[in-house]
Amino acid sequence: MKIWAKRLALFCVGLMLLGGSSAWAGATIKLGVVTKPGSAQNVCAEKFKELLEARSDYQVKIYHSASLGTETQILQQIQMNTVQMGVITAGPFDVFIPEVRVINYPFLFADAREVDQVLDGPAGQKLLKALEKARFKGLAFSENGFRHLTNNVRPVHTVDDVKGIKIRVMESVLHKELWRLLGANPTPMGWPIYTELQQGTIDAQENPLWVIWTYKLYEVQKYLSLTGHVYSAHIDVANLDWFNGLPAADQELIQRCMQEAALYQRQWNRDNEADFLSKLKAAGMQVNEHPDLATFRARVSDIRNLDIYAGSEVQAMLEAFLDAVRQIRGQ
Ligand code: EAX
Repeated sequence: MKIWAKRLALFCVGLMLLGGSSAWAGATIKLGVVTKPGSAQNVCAEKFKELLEARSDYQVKIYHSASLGTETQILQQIQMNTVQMGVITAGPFDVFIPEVRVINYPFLFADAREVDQVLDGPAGQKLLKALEKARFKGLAFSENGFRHLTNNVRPVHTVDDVKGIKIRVMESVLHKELWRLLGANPTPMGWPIYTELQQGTIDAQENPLWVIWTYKLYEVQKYLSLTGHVYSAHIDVANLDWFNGLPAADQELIQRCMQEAALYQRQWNRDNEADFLSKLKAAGMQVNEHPDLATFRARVSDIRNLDIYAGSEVQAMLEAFLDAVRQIRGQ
């Protein structure tokens, strides 16, 4: 009887250990990014892995280089919890959560300082919360950066130069509508797109400088205009139910590690931008550093009245973002 009691006690201790945070010890978190090692998403994902593994028994396995499919497909896998986390460009989220269109609102942010203040302030937090409707836990914002236009047809200075150009856009409702408004002929496609540019299925694309460099788009695109038309965030997410099922201390740790990784990655992107630009010039791209952005702005000035921004929740989120920007500018 005594031995039996002892065994029971041991068994209970074992159960307690399992029920505590060590139940998750050594668990492997699958994290998806669409891009390849060395790219902006991966810099964030790898930093997160390094921080979390140093501070816990979790293992993070990063699936990259489109091995899980497009960003839209990775988001679907996160929703199904076959993948727990992702560092995903904001664009494709807008099919799942229309409010995300506000980050991609054209010409919203003037610079990185405004980006940081808005995304790390109440407006950004409100947007992360809105992701829960689609069962995503929003952890942090890292960045792709400001997006610029490249093409093969002609140098682009004013918006009229964009007319009729076949441009690849992200699988995003906002991006398709934006390029339609600007006069181009947009086709949504997942990433990557080198072959399509090479074969001439499309003439143009738009992405931050690191993408144009890292994916060697300068080999298949002649003209670059620094339009900075949209700020492209990454939203760093987890499956909401998986995340909520973790012990509170683990949730906090994962959130903290991702926030630190995101800050580290934003700085990495900004520190390298000038270097990417000189490399692209050296590689032979014809760069227009000062396109006539007033003509672009004028063409999209009505965008907030279109269907894509209709609906009280999207309008309220847009107002929160526009308001936050106005406050920073003291308007
Ligand atoms: O980082 O699909 C896109 O254009 C994205 O910017 C992609 O994540 C490359």
